[in-house]
Amino acid sequence: MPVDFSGKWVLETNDKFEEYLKVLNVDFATRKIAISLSQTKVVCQDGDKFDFKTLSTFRNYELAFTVDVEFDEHTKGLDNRHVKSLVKWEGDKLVCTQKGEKANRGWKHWIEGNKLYLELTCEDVVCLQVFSRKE
Ligand code: ECB
Repeated sequence: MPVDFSGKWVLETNDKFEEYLKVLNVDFATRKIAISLSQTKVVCQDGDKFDFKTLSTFRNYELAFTVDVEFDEHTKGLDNRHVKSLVKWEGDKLVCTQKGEKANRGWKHWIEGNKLYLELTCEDVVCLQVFSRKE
């Protein structure tokens, strides 16, 4: 059966998140708030069509895309950049490249056991977020 990311996931661990925010030039005050947040990921998957909602008490971020279709992404409320994004399957991993001002930027999602993993990369920084299923 193909992988299904759909569901509600709550952040459990967030390794190197502040380093990731720094490399994106997020200011000190915003970083301190951001690293203290609980994040919830709400994912709706319909085949190769995805809707990702990243929710917190401070800011929310929504991203909808289709695998293999490049799109313009504005990271509004995050680092507020414009990038060209493309998501592909690499086996059961969902791999996004975000072309723009910052080198080597992108993310990867996969599921292992009952956990959702998100690796966020920018330049030489790799942040690893691990989520568990909510309810
Ligand atoms: C939206 C909750 C976090 C709010 C943090 C506020 C300010 C931080 C500024 C820049 C941070 C850059 C990324 C934040 C990390 C997670 C948010 C979503 C990252 C992302 O692109 O997730 C993908 C894959 O799940 C779907 O958009």
